[in-house]
Amino acid sequence: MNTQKSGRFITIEGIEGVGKTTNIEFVRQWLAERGIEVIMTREPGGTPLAEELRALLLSPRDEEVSHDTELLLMFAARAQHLNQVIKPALQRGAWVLCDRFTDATYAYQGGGRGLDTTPIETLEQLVQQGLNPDLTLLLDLPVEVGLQRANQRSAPDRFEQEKQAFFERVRAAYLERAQNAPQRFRIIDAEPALAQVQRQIATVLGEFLEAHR
Ligand code: Z5A
Repeated sequence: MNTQKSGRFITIEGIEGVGKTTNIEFVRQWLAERGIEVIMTREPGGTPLAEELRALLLSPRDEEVSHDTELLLMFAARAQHLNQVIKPALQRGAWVLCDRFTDATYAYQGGGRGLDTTPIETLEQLVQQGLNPDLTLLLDLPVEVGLQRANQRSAPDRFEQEKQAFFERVRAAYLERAQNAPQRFRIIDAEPALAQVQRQIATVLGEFLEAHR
């Protein structure tokens, strides 16, 4: 770890409508109640410039966006976010709680768009230089349930316009990553009622706190 971080880095991941936004606030509160300073942030985004890149990435447009362009913009936003927000917070001992991070790139650009993982790994190394989450909560549910939940909201962004098969590939890529890094990932069954989902999350956080504080 090149940043000599003393805080912990937790990410929350999953397909569309899985409940990340709802549950990240639960995680923040759970940690804050235990006296931990928590920075809550998101990707793409988290700084003014990275939020501008987010807007470019999400807005539907007539011009076709090449997969490489999408990948590079994701990592451009990530580089800015890491340098301006994540690394400084971790270095001073705060915990960082991030709604999506590089696992989303492997899942969406790799799994969903079908990009080879080699350029993703290269950019990951360039931008992160070994800085990875300590814990990743992967909220998981069937794609049709996630899409139903998400569809109750506003007009779809550029990703939300994708078809079910795209999100099936994204979900499969997430689950494969979780299987390959069981020490970092915890899979949360996001299908049941919220209280039950949050009981699972609290159990994972309790174990993590015990092991890492
Ligand atoms: N993206 C990418 O391609 N590559 C990358 O590297 C990164 C991102 C970092 C923006 O992400 C897009 O960027 C994303 C991938 C791409 N696009 N997509 N899809 P985002 O995280 O901002 O957008 P999102 O995935 O669309 O988030 P979301 O739709 O807001 O979903 P959510 O936050 O997971 O869900 P939610 O808003 O918390 O919950 C959805 C609804 O379900 C809501 O009404 C809740 O009240 C309800 N809900 C939640 N939990 C429950 C339970 N347990 N029961 C019943 N109802 C529930």
